[in-house]
Amino acid sequence: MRIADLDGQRVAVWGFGREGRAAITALRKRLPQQALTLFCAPAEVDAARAFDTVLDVRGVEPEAAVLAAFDVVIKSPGISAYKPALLAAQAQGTRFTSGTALWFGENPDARVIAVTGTKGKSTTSALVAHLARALGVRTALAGNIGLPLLELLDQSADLWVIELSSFQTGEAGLLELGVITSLYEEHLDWHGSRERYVADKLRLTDVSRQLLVNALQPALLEHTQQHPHRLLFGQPTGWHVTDGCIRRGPQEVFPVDQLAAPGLHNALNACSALAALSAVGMDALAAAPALAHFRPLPHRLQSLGERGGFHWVNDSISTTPLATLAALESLHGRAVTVLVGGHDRGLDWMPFVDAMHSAPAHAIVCMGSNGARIEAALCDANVGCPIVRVDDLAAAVAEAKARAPKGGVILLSPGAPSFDQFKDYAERGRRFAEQAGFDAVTIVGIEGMGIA
Ligand code: UMA
Repeated sequence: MRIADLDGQRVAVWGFGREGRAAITALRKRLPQQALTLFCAPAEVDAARAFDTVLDVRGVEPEAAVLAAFDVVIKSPGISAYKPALLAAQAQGTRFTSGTALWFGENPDARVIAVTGTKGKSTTSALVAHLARALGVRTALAGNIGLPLLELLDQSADLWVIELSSFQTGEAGLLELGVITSLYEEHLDWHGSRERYVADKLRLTDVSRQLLVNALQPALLEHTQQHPHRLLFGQPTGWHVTDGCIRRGPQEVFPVDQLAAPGLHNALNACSALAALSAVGMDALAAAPALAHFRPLPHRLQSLGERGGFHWVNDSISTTPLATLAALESLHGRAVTVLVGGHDRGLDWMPFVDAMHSAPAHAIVCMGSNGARIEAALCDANVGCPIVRVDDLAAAVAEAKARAPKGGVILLSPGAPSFDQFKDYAERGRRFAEQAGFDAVTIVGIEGMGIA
């Protein structure tokens, strides 16, 4: 569907976040006479009226009959495509589209690498764009990473690197390359079940002329084996990591310890980005040295720097105990005081407890709504380092400062969602940076978004 197809139709925009605003702006630009209704939260009504004075703003969750009165609804990604009202309106003929789908409709010939995956998709997308730019290719970086595609309507680039969430993978047009970094369980509330999450995520394979997947993920390999042009990274014959080095086959290409983004998982993200460039015919070997200058994304094992004699690392995006273990592994050999805990979603902390039993951190500060549960499990296992429990992040930072040795690392890697204390992981990471004494605004920016 193209934006021109909406001309004279009964059109609604559903959602007034980044995507909703970008859709309204794009429609106003292309179809200034078009009547437009917006569905948003009650708290967003005033802002929406100020944003666009002729918009018909409705601050209620629309019911099926209300939605069915429209020919087309442009839905924001956070709104589940499986809401009963939506499905009922769809059955009555209302078409649901999105900013992402409209952008693809407007740009059928764009050269696109789309990246998805439960973990690693943002870093991989940013790495692909960074490396392509190092080769002098005019590259756009947009999508779920934080920039709606419609904000770049009418702009041109030689390569589009687009991050897609599982909410968006079914909205993409034809891709030169689809990349899937990993496949775990996530966003079950939106998708309704694990099976549907997997099926939705894998819709990317249907539109990918070539598909690049992580060879270290058995489930992903199994689900994608029928693809006629499947490529792999993370295996010895292609781009992979062994003995502290990123290699292409046997050839040593880049030492892992010189990566600006630490950790084995980031080395693998670099492999996927290099493999993506190769897949679309670019000189990945020539681009590889630029890995040294990649600025890691905020909240992902982000080294904030030194304050008060400590080195601070923000890994607020960590929402599983395994992610916390990966963070600790990447700081192996340092005296790490780690802050864990948050919203309790009943995950099993025993792998973390076992790992701390064999190789304890310098100290562990447990916080948030599952803090007591983690503390009890660590104490029951007689983990050999100080274990402290506090209520919230501010108290956790204070405890960490009191216990960390000078020159030691204070790591926020909660292994749990943030909703018990914050709006999202980004707010948690910002607060951590502030409490450590950094300028949070500088800390949270993502370098390279947009076209360059
Ligand atoms: N809303 C409803 N009903 C709902 C959910 C939301 O009416 O059930 C309304 C809200 O009231 C609000 C609007 O929808 O008016 C918010 O829309 P949204 O949640 O889609 O958020 P946006 O601000 O448009 O941001 C979206 C992506 N958010 C989600 O997919 C949840 C952002 O990804 C993306 O960066 C942005 O578009 C730009 O393209 C964020 C994210 O958390 C970073 N993504 C998830 C992830 O990475 O795992 C999927």
